[in-house]
Amino acid sequence: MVLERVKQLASHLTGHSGPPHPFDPLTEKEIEKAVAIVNSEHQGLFYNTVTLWEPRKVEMMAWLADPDHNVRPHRVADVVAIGRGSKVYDGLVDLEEEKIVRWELTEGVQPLITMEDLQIVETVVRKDPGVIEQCRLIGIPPGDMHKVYCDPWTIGYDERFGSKVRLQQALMYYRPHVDDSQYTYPLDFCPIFNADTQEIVHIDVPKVRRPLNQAPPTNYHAEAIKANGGYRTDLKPINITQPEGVSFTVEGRILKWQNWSVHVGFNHREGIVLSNITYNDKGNVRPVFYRISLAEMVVPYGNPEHPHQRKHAFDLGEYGGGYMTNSLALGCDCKGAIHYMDAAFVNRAGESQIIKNAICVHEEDAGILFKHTDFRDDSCTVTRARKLVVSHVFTAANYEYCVYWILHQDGTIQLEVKLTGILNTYSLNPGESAGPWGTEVYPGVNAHNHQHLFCLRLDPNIDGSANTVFVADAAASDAPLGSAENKYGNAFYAKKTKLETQAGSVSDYDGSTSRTWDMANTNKMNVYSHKPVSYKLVSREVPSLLPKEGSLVWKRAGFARHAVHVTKYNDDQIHPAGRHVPQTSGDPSQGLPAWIAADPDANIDNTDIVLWHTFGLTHFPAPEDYPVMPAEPMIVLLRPRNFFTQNPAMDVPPSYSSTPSQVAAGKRGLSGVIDGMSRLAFGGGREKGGSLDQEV
Ligand code: ABN
Ligand code: CU
Repeated sequence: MVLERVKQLASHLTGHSGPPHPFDPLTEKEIEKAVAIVNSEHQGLFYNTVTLWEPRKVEMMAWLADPDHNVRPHRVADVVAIGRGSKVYDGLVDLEEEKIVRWELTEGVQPLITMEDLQIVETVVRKDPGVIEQCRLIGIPPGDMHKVYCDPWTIGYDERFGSKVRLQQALMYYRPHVDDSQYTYPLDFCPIFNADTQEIVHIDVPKVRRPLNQAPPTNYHAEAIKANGGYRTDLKPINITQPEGVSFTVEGRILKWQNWSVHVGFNHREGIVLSNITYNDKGNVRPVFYRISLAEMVVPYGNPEHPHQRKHAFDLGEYGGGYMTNSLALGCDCKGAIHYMDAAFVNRAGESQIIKNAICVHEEDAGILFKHTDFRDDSCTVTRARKLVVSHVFTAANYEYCVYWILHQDGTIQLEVKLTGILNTYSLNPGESAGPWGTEVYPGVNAHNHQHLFCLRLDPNIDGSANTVFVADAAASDAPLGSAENKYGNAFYAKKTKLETQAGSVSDYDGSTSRTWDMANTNKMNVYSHKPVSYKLVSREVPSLLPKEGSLVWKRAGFARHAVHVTKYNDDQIHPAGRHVPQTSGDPSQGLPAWIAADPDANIDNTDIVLWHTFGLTHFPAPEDYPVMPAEPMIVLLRPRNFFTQNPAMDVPPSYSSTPSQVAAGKRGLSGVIDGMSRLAFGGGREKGGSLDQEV
């Protein structure tokens, strides 16, 4: 430890940066080095992915425990490249040995679609004679093809075309003016694009035609609002000030704040990855999670008309939450004193590219942390909380997903996902009903019902890697009313059911029992409660997967069938819908269902495990979601339970604290710690509402 620390300090002083932390994303230089090594042996490749091959856990745990004496895991690049004839290669390049250690031709898969892949499609559809003809049929003259746009999605899966050819489906739109939102003008047909030949190979045309929407544009950008009544004028500035700077430190990518230490990683697919999360419990650095990330998502749409069954985007596995990430802007995406981290990715040509300000790290006020007033005398202690937010925002064509990983002072970790952006829309004839599978959110605009289902990968390390998951349900006593055990019938308790095998771990949410899942270390008891130290998963937005059993989505998105699956840790199990997701048929299902089926009886009790949690929401669109959606938040909490021996945030300085004796003696409470920046909204004295202004 000491030697490592000296090396780190020395590198700060000399300006020579040391080797990257084994969890760090590949640097630009490492990406280019990996590409050069591959190119020296294989020519004519397009690069799809060059990303960190995560260190093997056993080696990594050993190195983390004693970096001076244990071998530092090698930096290894995980490479996906596409060669002539759409051949897909999966490879590993050891950057320290400077050699390819694995190179395989993988048959029958399609790697994710990159932004570069997507951008080619629009120019092709505009020139395609079949597309021009379809446009003409619904009222767009050939001279207006420059006003035709498309959001190219992977085809998902279409049984007519299979998986061998790399295909995209072009969701078609029109813009009367370049600045108009195209989502008001969806076109009714859907061309299929072959990424190898770069041509349109088929057009799906609906039985009922729906000519171009004639409604006036509805836009959300500033020019449109100004032209349409202007902005509200009753807003005064709110400034976030941190006059003495921030309360966190960042060394490399290790973030330290309020007893927390966490490594902030990032990859093209999952976006932010938090690793080696520990909490310093009064000098005792306690492991909490080895690695947590948003590992996959699926957005199934609920309109049964062909070809809308194909609309079910796996935004992480098919496109990459990291690849689609925004470059964040100071004061817009995050306010206050911000620390940004950039992201480096490979492009098709094998060059490295940077997304500046991909990750934002900042603190926010978080309301009351705790408070109590003694009603007898108004003596009171009130302590305000703050939180540390590590976030990124990605644009998945029409939608924006804002991902916030939040650390709290009380030992809670929170994931908040906000949905904003624009609804995926389809055309609707005048007088046609959008129901029951959608809503007319604006004249001629049908927004289909859909779900946003996210899969959270939690690799717990609760005071060590031997962990066990319990389902916790609030349950009434089994003993009948009037019995000796439950004479008055009021008894209830937290019923804990241990999950023992992979197959037996599959569990669903139950709001009626306030169901949570405890990730516990049964080898370590809390000295007060005599219960195992644990972190509990609290998640209340957990809809069932609505596409039916046996449907395409059900087969492809096996992770979304249940709220929780638990697997025995395996280094190669990161992607719950499989490593290569586009054009999977789901026959057989990849990822979680396959891993569990391969070893249903695998023990998950008191061992190294991973908990996979699917949460999200079912979205029935409404006019309020249009033309741009106000952000809708969803939260998941990881809360310490029986982990500490008391509220771990008692040492956060209060904003105000007085004891009964101080009040009796007419003394003011604890002063000097009260926030000097806050002031009365409307002068002194009592407000009309009757609340007494606090003396400072
Ligand atoms: N939501 C599907 C998607 C994401 C990114 C790019 C195109 C389509
Ligand atoms: Cu939605």
